[in-house]
Amino acid sequence: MQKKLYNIKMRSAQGGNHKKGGQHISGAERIVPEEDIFSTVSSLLKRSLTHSKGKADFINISLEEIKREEIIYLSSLPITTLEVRNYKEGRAGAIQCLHTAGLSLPQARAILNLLAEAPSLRGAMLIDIHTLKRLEPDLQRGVRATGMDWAPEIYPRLEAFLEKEGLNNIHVREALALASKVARAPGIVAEICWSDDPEYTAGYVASPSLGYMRLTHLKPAGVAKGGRIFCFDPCQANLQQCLHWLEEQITVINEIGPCKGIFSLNNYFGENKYGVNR
Ligand code: PML
Ligand code: MG
Repeated sequence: MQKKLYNIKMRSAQGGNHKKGGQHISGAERIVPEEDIFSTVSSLLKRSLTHSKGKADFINISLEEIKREEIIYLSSLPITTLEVRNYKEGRAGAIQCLHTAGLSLPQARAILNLLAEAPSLRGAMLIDIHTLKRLEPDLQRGVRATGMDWAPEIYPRLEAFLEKEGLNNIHVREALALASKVARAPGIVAEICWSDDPEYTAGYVASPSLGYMRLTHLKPAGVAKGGRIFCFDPCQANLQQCLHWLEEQITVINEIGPCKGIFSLNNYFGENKYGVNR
């Protein structure tokens, strides 16, 4: 008989519960077999109590058994790294990635500016690419992509694969699982993200056609503000279907996509093609 799986979710804040105005510190989730519940909960607790954004004084952890028949299995997106010298070059590259994913250049620039100017949210912004309006039902919270992780049985292979590429860290493991789910959501044409951890400056643009495009810098070091935008095209799908996929559908990655290599922007897009907005 197959082992039971459990979805463990954690969110933490400083200054009290998020709902009472606390500052978001960390949010994470895992899908693990029963024997890993204790170690997973304790590592999530440790993360909230020793986070570079500060020590959480509110931590919420929930645990729920998953029905195997409800799981949809996915492969992870192929990874490409774009090596940039600084965040300005990274943001010019991100605009080019969003454009390649199907947004017009004005749409791509507007999306990047929205993320740069956004308040720190617990969830992501879900933006209509035509009107540039936010579509999340709760604008204080944003929308959270939840119910995803790597299949426990491929975790050791994943770590060895990422290790070989110099990418075996928790940011990459979690972001790649999330982006691989989000890219398959009905109506999502692209996602852009950079970390809110002050010492982690990398981010990515992901889409079904582009895969997971990492940019080595998308914000200056020392900045504790980051976030995500999911770019939604209402001509391609219904908003409720998209929200259901992001927030309710359990997805597990049981196949590891390839690594396509490391490129400069010129190498990848052609000489000065990304020169917009520099
Ligand atoms: C995060 O840490 O919250 C997001 C990190 C995104 C980039 C991860 C990577 O290096 O690919
Ligand atoms: Mg973080």
